Amino acid sequence: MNVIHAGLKQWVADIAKLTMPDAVHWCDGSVAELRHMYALMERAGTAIKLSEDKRPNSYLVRSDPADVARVEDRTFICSANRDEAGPNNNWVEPGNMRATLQKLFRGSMRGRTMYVIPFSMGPVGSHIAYAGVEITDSPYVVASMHVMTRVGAEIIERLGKDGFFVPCVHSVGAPLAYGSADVPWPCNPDNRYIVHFPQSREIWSYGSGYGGNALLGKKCFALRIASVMARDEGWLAEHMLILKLTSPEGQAKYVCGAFPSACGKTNLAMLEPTLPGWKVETVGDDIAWMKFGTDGRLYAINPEAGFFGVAPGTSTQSNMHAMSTLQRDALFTNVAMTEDGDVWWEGMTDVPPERLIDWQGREWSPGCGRPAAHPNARFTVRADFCPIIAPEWEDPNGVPISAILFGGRRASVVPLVNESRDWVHGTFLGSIIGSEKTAAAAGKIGQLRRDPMAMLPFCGYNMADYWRHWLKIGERPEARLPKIFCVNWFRKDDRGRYVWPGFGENSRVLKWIFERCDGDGQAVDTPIGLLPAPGALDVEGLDLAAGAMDWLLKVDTDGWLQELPLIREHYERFGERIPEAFVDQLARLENALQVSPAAA
Ligand code: O2Y
Ligand code: MN
Repeated sequence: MNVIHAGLKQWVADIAKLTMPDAVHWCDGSVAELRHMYALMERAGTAIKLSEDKRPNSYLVRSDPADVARVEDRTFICSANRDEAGPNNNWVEPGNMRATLQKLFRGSMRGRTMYVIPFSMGPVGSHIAYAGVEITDSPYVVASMHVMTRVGAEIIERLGKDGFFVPCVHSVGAPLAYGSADVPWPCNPDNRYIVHFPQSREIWSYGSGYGGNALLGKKCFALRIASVMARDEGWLAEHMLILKLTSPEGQAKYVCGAFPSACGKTNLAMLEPTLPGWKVETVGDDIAWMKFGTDGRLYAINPEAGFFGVAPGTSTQSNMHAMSTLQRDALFTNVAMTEDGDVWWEGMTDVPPERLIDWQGREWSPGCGRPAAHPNARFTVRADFCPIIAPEWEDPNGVPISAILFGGRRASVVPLVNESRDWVHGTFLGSIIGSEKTAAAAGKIGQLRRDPMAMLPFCGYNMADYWRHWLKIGERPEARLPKIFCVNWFRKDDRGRYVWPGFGENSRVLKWIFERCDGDGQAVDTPIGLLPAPGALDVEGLDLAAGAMDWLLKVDTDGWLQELPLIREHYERFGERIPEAFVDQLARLENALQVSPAAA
């Protein structure tokens, strides 16, 4: 590869000197290279090829049982000082962390090949996209980056002599002594470090080969580092799906949605509407980067090129489009294997197969007391294999966003849908969203985990400053901002049963949101925001229990009043950095609740 970027060449040489690999390979993103990675992984016992008849060109990988998920307690934001990282992040003084990393990475790639992966987050050449280069000693990471990002020599060519890229260094942290045998999933679970230097836009990851810890373009770059870049440059890097919603009249709008992990973002991004004539197409299922267009609107791209979705619970009923996407060329991690060389996971079928090999390679049968797939088992697959991918999903200019949704898993208090009065109110509502554990009983608000804008694990700086950034976005005089809504598909009745059917029926809520964006659709003003007026939400043909809509759309005054001290407690964590506008919003909410008839 012809590299004319002196900084890049020097950095790669420096990392090679530090980590001492046996060889250095510059990745070109070709199909041949991907095949070679799978061949290496098969030979090492890392990957098993699935049945060519059942699932062509697809592989199963089993990770070390101690390396199965993101490790938030080992994730660090090394900004200049602790306050800049905020109470939402683990902070270590940058100089100290650099010293730790130098020791860890010294010789960490001995006996292995060091791969240099040039990649783009976003369509190559888009003004919303950015380049990164990941150095890794894991062929699994190379294969995954091929799917999840755009890899190739073109990225390096575009960098020219001195273009900007985010340097990402990854090692599984398991050097091989000369002649010693490798294990199928090398890692160093007792020594994991997922480190970000926001000021220099650098990422260093050590000890894990899994998901968000190792595929550094995703959570580390596209959210933690990008959120800092977005703050400094006046745009938004968000943990949001992007969908295209088309009405029966053929009018299209683009909607972003922020939901904490395990709230069905991929399912919503690939929703099959039950409402006749309505259509959803997918632009992205996890991350949105939004910049202002010359018309003052926010335009979003999906910076990723693939889906890294949770397998358990995915079925033809919950997400038929994801299931179609996975028919070939898919990489599965920690799912179970069937006797005929295919994959299975909990929730894929109502009745499990009689015999399986579980995610740890052990014999499994129904009722044995262990899950067959790990609860965080994943599929990795190209986005363009999705049958409902929007034709414009790679538009370099992005898609204009009409609405932003904030959601969570709330058994009580939060209604099915609520429109904010304006950008400031919407930002306030986004700052207080949270999710309850599924096991939580209705009404037990104490078990709530606040996850503002679904960014708590992913914001690369102080969350209070991040809220200020959102408010600043709203102050741009020329801005034509999206409307902000809160949604909650998970409200339960007094007996703990879900009241709203969810999945494809969520299209009914999307329809009301679409109408509101057009200035249509009836709403009533309430203390918490604008709720659908009686009859405004299309429930025709829906078999709901008597009183269900009243339950779903009522303002639970007592519930909200009980929630106020919890919101205050949530804000107190951030001390004086809390925006004054949020203190005002909270006071306004309290006043409105106190004078509302239900509170009397
Ligand atoms: O466990 C991991 O490393 C994956 S976490 C993840 C993956 C894809 C999309 N979202 C998430 C998340 O935690 O939000
Ligand atoms: Mn996510």
